[in-house]
Amino acid sequence: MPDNITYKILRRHLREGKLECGSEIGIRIDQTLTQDATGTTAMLLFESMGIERVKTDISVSYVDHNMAMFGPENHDDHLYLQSIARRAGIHHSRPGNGICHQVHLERFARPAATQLGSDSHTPTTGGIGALSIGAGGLDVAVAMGGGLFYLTAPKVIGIQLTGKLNDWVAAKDIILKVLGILTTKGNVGCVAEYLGEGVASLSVPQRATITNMGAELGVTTSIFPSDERTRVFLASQDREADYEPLTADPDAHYEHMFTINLSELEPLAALPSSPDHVKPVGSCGQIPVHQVIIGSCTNSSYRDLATVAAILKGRTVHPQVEFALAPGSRQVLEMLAGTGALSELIRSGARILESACGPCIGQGQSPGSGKVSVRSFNRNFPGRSGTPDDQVYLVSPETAAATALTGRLTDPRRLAEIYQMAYPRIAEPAAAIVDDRLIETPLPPEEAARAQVIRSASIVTPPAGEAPPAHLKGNVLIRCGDKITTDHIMPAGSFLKYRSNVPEYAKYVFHCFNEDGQNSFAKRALAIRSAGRHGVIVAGDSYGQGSSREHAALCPMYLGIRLVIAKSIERIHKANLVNFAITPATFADPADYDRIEQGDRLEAADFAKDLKEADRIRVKNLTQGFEFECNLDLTTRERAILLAGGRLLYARGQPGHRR
Ligand code: MIC
Ligand code: SF4
Repeated sequence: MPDNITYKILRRHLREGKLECGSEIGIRIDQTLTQDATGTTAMLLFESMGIERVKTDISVSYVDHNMAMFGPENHDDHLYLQSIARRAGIHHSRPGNGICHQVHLERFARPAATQLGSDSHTPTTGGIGALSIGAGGLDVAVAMGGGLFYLTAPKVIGIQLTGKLNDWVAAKDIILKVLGILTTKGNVGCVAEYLGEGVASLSVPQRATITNMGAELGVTTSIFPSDERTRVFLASQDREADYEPLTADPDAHYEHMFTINLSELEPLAALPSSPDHVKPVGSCGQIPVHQVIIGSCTNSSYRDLATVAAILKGRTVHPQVEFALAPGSRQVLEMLAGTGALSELIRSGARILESACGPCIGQGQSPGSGKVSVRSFNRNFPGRSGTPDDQVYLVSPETAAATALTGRLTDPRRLAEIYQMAYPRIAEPAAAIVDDRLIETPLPPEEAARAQVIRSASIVTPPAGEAPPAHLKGNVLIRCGDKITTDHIMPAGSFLKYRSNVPEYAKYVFHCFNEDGQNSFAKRALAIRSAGRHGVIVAGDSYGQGSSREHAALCPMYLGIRLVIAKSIERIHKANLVNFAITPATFADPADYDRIEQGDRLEAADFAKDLKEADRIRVKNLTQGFEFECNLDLTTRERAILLAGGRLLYARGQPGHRR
């Protein structure tokens, strides 16, 4: 049977289940990626599994998120991560080496490999032809230990690219176009696979911009073929040996297919405050802008930033604009320095930030209240920048650079008429500067066994889950709306320093909805828990979209939440809920959502029994006096995990996964 690229890779890695669309399969994972904001928990969970050394081909731990280092917590985490990497046979990319996805693309990713990362933008390396999936840290810890990763065999959407991008139109505009078509909703269980003659016109970093922001579609991953452009990229990184050609078979099956003609695209922007709120830049009107930032794992490759430098060359950013730029990796920064592009950027007035996530995760550079910030990033969820009423636009580096010069949201094609500027065509470097001195390679086993793990008092082993109650006596702690992101559930920014301390971080669950700023959700939850009752979260569509942070399940679990009822729940978050023994359920009749209020008492008499065997649970709303049904869309394995009290307790009862 002819296979698309996704199924070719899945078939090679299949270890459990039948490779049929919609059924649960277990696959072997070749490479894992963790970063410091999710990694400390992942490593603590890995340690609690009692496995000495990772069993993957390569596992890399990156330090790139928590770099602000206000207080001792971040540094303590960095030291712990370095020491556990030495102990467990993990590569360790030190702070300053760059953003995990950019560095992984440059130095480790390879076509046809499977990669699991505790970060939702892990699919970035789909740009090289790897099948790369974002997951919670616990799933990644299991994969590091040689366990299988379970997923639903996906539907594959074919995105056919024809034509060629015009000057001033960028890879970012392609993914913004796709987001405008598919939106952030309704793509759970799908993979976006790119094909067609337009693919060859895109370099690997351009493809990676597209697969990176594919995360915002809510798909399992996105993937490109591996072709001559892939070989050239790997050769530039001194890794030609990792090259393997990979294309879909002729007549391969796609669930559905649509075409994007690259020649017809124009510069696009995602308007506040959702990545799918897409419009042509030229139709947005005269929008005054006070901040421009270029960087993040979406748009921080050498070519992106060298293009920006060429646009700004000999000019100064607009007096009203604060302009900052973060190179994606130390390699990119060094190459910008080598070609003189860095000097052009400095001269233009750019604030050069370190190679890290920085403002993308609210670690500084929060815009002024209500002020427009134009960024080359992938997410503009409300408040993510650190400013509650933020107005963040997502654009290409070209559009961002044009905007930095004019002080208004500007279609970069206008630079031709304003400055008589020709589009600067920057070629991908034939040979990148390869210097892996900030990547510590695994120690040999005997030496690793002697390595000491450094764990400060602020690093607290996460609590285990509990088996479900036979009879659920619930209280609705919150009823939230549609598109609740994991940034709403667990804030990042200045709260990131609590990532390795669940009891402390749990105080900030749903922080953005705590009008009094006094941890009121956590207090409500703990009061219900000490009254011997169970917390319930009620939500609308696409609950848990965005990041892979498992703290959005782990911290609610710590506060006694046992059930989430939503109109729909996003893939990674649903898996995290199951892993931490919180039952994810969806309304059988979405209209019941409107009949529930915060504070309602809900009871499910046969809760544990239904979890074992039923497709639905019956819930009584004692406060409003009506009964309703919820769907339990769970596999047999997921039910067993919930009944065991979460993935860790479940794993302890297992004879060990086959590889
Ligand atoms: C993000 O972009 O939101 C993050 C921070 O990279 C997260 C991971 C995290 O919360 O640590 C992600 O995308 O998964
Ligand atoms: Fe870092 Fe932002 Fe990329 Fe997340 S999306 S990995 S915070 S740069």
